[in-house]
Amino acid sequence: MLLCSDPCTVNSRKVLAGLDQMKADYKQNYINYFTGEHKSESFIKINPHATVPAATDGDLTLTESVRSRCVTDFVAR
Ligand SMILES: N[C@@H](CCC(=O)N[C@@H](CS)C(=O)NCC(=O)O)C(=O)O
Repeated sequence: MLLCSDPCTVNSRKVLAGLDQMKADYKQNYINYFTGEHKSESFIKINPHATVPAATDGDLTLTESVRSRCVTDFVAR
């Protein structure tokens, strides 16, 4: 998995902390939030929402740092 993030942002930190906890194997692609790299043409191709973090794994792209459907996730367990 490739994680595109800038550790200065809270949503990136959430993911980085979670991956660290899980001792996940991933590569880091630093996206400079303060220079607006998350709005660059190359990054928009990865995440059209122009937000960090975003992660790619093969054809899969993930652009949410937290679960947006916590209740349904809980019920589905
Ligand atoms: N729903 C996304 C939101 C991510 C998000 O908003 N990230 C902020 C940084 S913490 C961002 O990239 N904002 C874009 C901007 O400020 O232009 C998530 O939970 O990961």
